[in-house]
Amino acid sequence: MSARRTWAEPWKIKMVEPIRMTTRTEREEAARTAGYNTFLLKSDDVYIDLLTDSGTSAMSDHQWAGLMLGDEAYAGSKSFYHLVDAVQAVYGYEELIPTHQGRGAEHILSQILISDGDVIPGNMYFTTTKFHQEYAGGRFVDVIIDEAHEPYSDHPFKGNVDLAKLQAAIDTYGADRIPYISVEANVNMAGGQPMSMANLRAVSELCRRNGILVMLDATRALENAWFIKQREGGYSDRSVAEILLEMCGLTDGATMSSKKDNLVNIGGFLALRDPELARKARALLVAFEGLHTYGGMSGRDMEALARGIREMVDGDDHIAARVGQVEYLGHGLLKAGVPVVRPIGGHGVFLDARAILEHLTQDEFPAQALTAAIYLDSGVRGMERGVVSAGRDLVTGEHHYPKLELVRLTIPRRVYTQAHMDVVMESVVEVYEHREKVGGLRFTYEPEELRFFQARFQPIQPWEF
Ligand code: PLI
Repeated sequence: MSARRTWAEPWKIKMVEPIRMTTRTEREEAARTAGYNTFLLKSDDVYIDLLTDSGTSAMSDHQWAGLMLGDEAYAGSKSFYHLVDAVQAVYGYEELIPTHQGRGAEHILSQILISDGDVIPGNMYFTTTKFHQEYAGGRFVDVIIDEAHEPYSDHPFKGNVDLAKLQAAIDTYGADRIPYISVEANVNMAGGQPMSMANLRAVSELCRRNGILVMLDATRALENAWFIKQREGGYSDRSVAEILLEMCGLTDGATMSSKKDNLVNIGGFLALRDPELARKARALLVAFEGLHTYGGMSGRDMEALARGIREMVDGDDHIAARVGQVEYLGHGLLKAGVPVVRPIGGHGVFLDARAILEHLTQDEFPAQALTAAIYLDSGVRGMERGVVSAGRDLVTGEHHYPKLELVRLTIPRRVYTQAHMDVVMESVVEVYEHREKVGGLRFTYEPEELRFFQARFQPIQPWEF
């Protein structure tokens, strides 16, 4: 039989949810009311929602059936044990601490491992991860390779840790001030960029030699496993399930936002190997999340999650179609000449707002403005991932000015069709063609913590757009 030339989703649609196109006037009103922050829009005012791939997946009929079978026992729920079995089988970690979502796991991990003044290296920051590290008295140090900060570097593994930077952190601060390294698979803020198995292995060996734990942010590890299969020598004949297990095997534990790879709308976990560390985590879990056999989830959530974990690696077709759809949008935009981060990432397409709105300075929040302009044009909702997300320096109070000033168009899993992607493409191209009419924004309200979620803005000058 000849090889397939095109791919299609390995599912068909059984239930639909109507969405509504708004008028330009309605969107202008909605944008003003939301302070030009797409986090503050009502979803009813959104046509195609690419704010995030977090908790926005469509569950399968098998997962929905699992909801009906969830065991809501306060203690010792059957669904918890199904979840333990699934995590052990698919990720290979023995100890499972269920949390309400990823940041719940980050909180517990940070509290049990970080002491005041510690340093936690990581391959680029993630907002909530860094918040919890700092909240526990630690400091994040970026050890990702330089290429990760270059939107047009075609490095196949832009999520890699720079081993020299990691060694320098160890030399500068001392291994005893570094409780663990937080390595993120398919680095979100770099544009959904993977790390190679060889790099993860080298990180693991270096850390082991120095008595430093390796904690994986496994939120999008499946997407990373897919890129390893595509790009790293020796993996093309391996299943993503095998690759994922091998990745986890190089680490001491993982924090997980199950709202991404795991195909559920809520949930997460901290997974560990060391029973003593797990005991400490469970002691905090009961105070902050819930009893150790449900943490932050109901029985039905755990049941759907256990099924989602197995389903995502039941053959490679799911992940091939998932990343294939993201690449379809990304390559379409590249072909139209729109500056987007390369290579196209696993969970979304990242527009280079700095290049698109080159008439704006970073103090005028180009990514925030471009996100608002795309919404005004078509009702497509993206997310700012630039200076607003990066926040302020704890010591100087100045903005962090990240090199990457991006708009993320994040694709929910199993939710939109190729035709939706075409509509998104048309809108982004339209905005790109009128980019000089998009003006800058200034804060009218700036929250102290994780400001991007609830900040409000207004145009510095009225926009012609
Ligand atoms: O949103 P949570 O609390 O389930 O997970 C936090 C979290 C941790 N790590 C990584 C890499 C994430 O991407 C992440 C959440 N991401 C969101 C909400 C996003 O929109 O990308």
